[in-house]
Amino acid sequence: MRVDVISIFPDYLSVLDLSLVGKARQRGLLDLRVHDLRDWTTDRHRTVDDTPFGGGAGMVMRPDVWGLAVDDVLDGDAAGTHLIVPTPSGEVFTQRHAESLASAEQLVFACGRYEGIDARVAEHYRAAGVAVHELSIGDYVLNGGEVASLVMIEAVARLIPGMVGNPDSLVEESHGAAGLLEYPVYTKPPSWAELEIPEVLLSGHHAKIERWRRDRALERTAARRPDMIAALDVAGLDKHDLALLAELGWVPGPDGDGRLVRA
Ligand code: JD8
Repeated sequence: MRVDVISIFPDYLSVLDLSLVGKARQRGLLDLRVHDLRDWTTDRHRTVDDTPFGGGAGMVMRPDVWGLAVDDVLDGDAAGTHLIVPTPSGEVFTQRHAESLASAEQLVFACGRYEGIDARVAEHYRAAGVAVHELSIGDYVLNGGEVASLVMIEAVARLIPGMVGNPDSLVEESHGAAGLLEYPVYTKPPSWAELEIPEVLLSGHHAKIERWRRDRALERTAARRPDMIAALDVAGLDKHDLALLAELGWVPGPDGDGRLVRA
């Protein structure tokens, strides 16, 4: 996969040289290129912004500079290329987005600053047949798109085949296929701060361990993310799941749509 990041603060992305993504670059699994938007400015002040039409505070990033940059970075045909524009007004990025973007040939991240990027940039590339995704990483305000791009690049890159040592570890993760949060995890020492390990985890009884972990995942999800319980498919729940969920106040809905509702 090729990933291009365009920013007026390219050094912000240098952390991508570290850890998993850094290794992926060395192993040729990821062709990551970081670009300085100012390299496509045409005036001696290397201007990338101007005042907003219609008035208002702050400055807006110019479409013409972004157009020159994205045109240069787009590797050949639009098919297989996704232009990602981080913005607080975007659709919220989820594991589903990460999974769908992980099969792309090229991702281009347009990191805005100031009040954002002129809206015609996304409009122009959509019209040109490029898959454009205006995405937010969450309901809080950042000063620019760089941090959001780092988040999305790591979430996507770790799903590239060959990236994580043991692909099985991807299965049981929060927001994974089970649609549940993760169960609590423990390691040595068996006793710490006068806190012991749950007995069942020392039993070697794999079926009991699996059941214990599923119950903890259901409890955590019901407590912290009831929206995820409401999104579960009843067909994927066994009688133990349903019994625990009933104790937690969730029962199959009356209209048989395969969803759980609050009892
Ligand atoms: C891109 C400029 C700053 C935003 C005026 C503060 C994502 N979840 C998220 N929160 N914030 C962003 C984000 C913020 C950005 C840009 C993403 C480009 N800003 C602007 C509008 C209000 N300033 C984000 N993803």
